[in-house]
Amino acid sequence: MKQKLTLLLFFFGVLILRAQDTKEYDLYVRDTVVNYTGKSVKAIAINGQIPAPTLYFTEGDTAVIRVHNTMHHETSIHWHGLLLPNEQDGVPYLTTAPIKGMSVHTYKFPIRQSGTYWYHSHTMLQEQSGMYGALVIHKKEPPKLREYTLLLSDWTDADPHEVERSLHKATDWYAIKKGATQNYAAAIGKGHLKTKLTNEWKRMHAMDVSDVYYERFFANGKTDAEAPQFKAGEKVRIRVINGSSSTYFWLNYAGGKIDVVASDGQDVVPVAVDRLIVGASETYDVQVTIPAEGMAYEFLATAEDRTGHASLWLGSGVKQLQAPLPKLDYFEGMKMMNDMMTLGGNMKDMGMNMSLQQMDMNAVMYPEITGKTDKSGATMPEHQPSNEKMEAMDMPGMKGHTMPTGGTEDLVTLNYAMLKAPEKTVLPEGPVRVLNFELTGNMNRYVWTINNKTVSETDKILIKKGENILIVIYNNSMMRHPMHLHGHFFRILNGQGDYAPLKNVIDVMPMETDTIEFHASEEYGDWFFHCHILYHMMSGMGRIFTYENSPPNPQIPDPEKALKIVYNDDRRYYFSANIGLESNGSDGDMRLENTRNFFDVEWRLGFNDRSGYETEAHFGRYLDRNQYLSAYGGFDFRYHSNDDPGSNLFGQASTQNQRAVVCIGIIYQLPWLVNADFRLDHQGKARVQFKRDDIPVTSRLRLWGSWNTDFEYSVGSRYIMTKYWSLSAHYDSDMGMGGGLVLTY
Ligand SMILES: [Cu+2]
Repeated sequence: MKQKLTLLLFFFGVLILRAQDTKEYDLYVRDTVVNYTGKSVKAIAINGQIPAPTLYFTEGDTAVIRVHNTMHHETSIHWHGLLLPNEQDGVPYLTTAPIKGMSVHTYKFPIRQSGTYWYHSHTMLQEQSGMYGALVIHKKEPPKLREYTLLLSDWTDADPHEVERSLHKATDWYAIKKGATQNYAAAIGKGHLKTKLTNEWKRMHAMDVSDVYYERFFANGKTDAEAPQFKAGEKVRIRVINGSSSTYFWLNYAGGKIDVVASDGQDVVPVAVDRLIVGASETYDVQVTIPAEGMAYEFLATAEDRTGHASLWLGSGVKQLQAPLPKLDYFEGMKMMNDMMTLGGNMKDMGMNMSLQQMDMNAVMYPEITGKTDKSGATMPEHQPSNEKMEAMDMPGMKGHTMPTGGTEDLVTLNYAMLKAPEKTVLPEGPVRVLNFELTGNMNRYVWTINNKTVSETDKILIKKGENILIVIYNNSMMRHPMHLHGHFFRILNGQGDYAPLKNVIDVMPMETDTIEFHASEEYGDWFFHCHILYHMMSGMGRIFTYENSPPNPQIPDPEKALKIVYNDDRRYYFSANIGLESNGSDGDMRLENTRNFFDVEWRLGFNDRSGYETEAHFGRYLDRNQYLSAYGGFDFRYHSNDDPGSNLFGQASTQNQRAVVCIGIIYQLPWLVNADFRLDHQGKARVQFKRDDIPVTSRLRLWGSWNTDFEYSVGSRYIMTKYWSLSAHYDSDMGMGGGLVLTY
């Protein structure tokens, strides 16, 4: 007996020693060139690979990670979902010193948790260039099942900064690439002309579930990942990490049900589903069984916009395919959006009727749910839509829609209400603070905010250790947002009472209201809360929680200057231009704009005196929440050798032929996306101008037109050939008929 006890003590001693291991890693960050599509483009690799190597730890370890930056520019690494001292969190200039070019930064922190996490750069857009990797922390007891870590990601050949600029410029190029322009010809063809007209009446451009066109989607850096080591009958744990910059993935499995057992690293009571969506930056641990021998079963991850997918093949042998998800029915989505959006640009607030991903409004676009055939000819999936659908209910704006519920009897889709913690997660007693966050944005200008303010437009939110922070989040935008909190887990109040699940990312769908709460359990520091769609975060969709009376952070020697650098992320200006080279002259504009301000120059240069020349320059600012209204000041210079133009609509002598004035004005975007521009110059002359740009006639053909009270008018068309070049033809009351090329930057 005594011997046994000694042996046991010895055994535990070894375990404890083992558990207190220091686990060290060296990560070498390098500029690299990759070729995924036949085109060589720049990327960033860690230890020579994309994704970065998977880091393994055991709960109780001490992590020592040396990051060697071999690039000439700065970088950083954030440990997503980890509970750690603030200065180890890895947000450059906020919590941690940036890792300068050609230098080494050592992270050291105790591992206080277990589960599936990941790490990525938190510097500018480096994450999109390949700086992401899995981080797996095992429990002290050995795992019961064999495991596979599946890191999903999205890849674009374009420079991520160019992607970002294009988004701010509201180019159609990505929609053209995705076949998602929702143009008038397509609308008429599908009997949705009224839908399209209503949509533009409500000042919306084409709707989509994602913004960026990606060339590839990856499972561990490949389109197809293979796991032949798993045997028939074996149950496997797959640690799924969505390391995408902006893509949500649907998960389906050809071998049967998917048991969800953990999310964001925290265990949940297992729940069996047919499919689930994984938001950008979320992690889910799932368990699946390999049903038969001699087969490789497809574990399929489909991008939410269904432009592509990545697959993991479990088992070895004949490929057992999962039915692909059919293309989205965009006009159904547009129709739904029309009903949900008020003319004032607000989404209808459904209150708590819509929360926790239980009613997926996007489902109206899913042919596999609605049962509508897909014109692309894709085969219909085997699942038939159930009769059990949520009736139009008593919700305003939802009359006439049959909403499929998240889960029907034959197709169970995971939602947050189904997640239950295995143990009580009740927060410790403490004073409660309630915060209301409205997720807001302007799709057309790609400005993303919380309560209509960017990070740089707001102060840090002071919290005290011991407080409980309850946040009610309402999504008043047309896109879903995966909101992520650094360094803390929050409870999602999902009707599971004391067993509310713990997560660090909550996907909030359009019109949803969700409630989360967390305990301010840290001692000090700044903790970022932000949308994890990279381009939304960079435009300012976030807030900083800061503990009162935090001691100075030795990694941030000049906090004021550092904070300015953090704020600069959402204060940047984006440049865009349209330059026409046509048979009758050149016209065009150039524009610099940021969240609230714009500076633009327009010109029209005829090839002769009669056509004349004119140029205008303005500095302006958007004034209202929806950015329909802006005010500007500037100058206007023009010369024409035309006949006497007479008077304008207001009976004032027209200065159409010769003018050099200073002017002020306001622009208001009317329904149907018509810009009304009212201006007054220093000579007291007034002018009202109406202009509509970019009417999408077909996928690539755009019409535009303008008219003003000086009786000038122009109409034109543009056929988009490539991202930057269009063919154009126009008629202008001054310059006459012309045709040529337009460079759109
Ligand atoms: Cu977002």
